[in-house]
Amino acid sequence: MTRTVVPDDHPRKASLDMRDTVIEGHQSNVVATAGLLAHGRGEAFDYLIGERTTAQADAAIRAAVAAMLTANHPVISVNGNACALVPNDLVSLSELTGAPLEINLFYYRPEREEAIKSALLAAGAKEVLGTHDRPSATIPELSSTRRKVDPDGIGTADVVLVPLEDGDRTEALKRVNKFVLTIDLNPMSRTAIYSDITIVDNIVRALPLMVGYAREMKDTPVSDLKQIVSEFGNEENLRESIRLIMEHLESKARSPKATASTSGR
Ligand code: PTJ
Repeated sequence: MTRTVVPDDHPRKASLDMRDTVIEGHQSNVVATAGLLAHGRGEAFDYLIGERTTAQADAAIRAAVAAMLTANHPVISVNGNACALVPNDLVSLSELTGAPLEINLFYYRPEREEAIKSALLAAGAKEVLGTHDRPSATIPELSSTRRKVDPDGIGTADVVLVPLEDGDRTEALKRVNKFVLTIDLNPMSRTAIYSDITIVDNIVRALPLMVGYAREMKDTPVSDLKQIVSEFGNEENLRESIRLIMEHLESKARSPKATASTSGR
């Protein structure tokens, strides 16, 4: 596909470029067709939160990285949207935290698995788990194709980062006692609610910040990192994220025109 050339001074440039990236990912089999819809839903929630990383999201990002750095066996679950949007940051985060990348797809097709594996290897990944040529274990209580996990990855993980995940699988991961970290712009989704730490932010903003925190905190004493994790409460985090959306909407309600040039096409 020929990318739409969006001028640098276009107020919606970042958002339009992101769309093109997801569409390209769809054309190369990385992104599921439903991934286009999921992205649209993400865009809508991003509008509501003001297309920014809030201080609350930043605190969740820091706690999530602390959880990864103190885990015995952290794993990063990769789906099509995550791979299309932030392949390089996924690889950097994996290297800095020692968390292997595992492909785990909701809409599995062998050609998608192949395309995602190639994209991760092209981004510098040395190993990709969860592929059909590897052994597989199962998560109980999930339907057949989606229950498969890699025994060296999610199968034995204690902490799992599942960006943009569906609610059923998040619940299943909780049932088998994983500590679940997620990135989801919708603070009301089942994934957001069931996870232990929910980063309410766009993955394109959150992942680079996670990489930064991983660099900054990798030599921090384990006891300090554990304290960051234990002091983080997800229910309060979600409450505050929803409150920030309301605050943003209230400011829009007071003055819709003031920011119209940056929040509408
Ligand atoms: O690649 P696959 O086959 O594993 O499929 C991936 C999708 C995302 C299609 C699948 O997991 C799915 O259907 O997810 P849901 O149930 O639509 O949930 C996706 C969640 O991610 C929604 O709550 C969206 O608001 C949110 N979301 C979408 N884009 C972003 C996002 N959150 C953060 N950053 C985004 N860029």
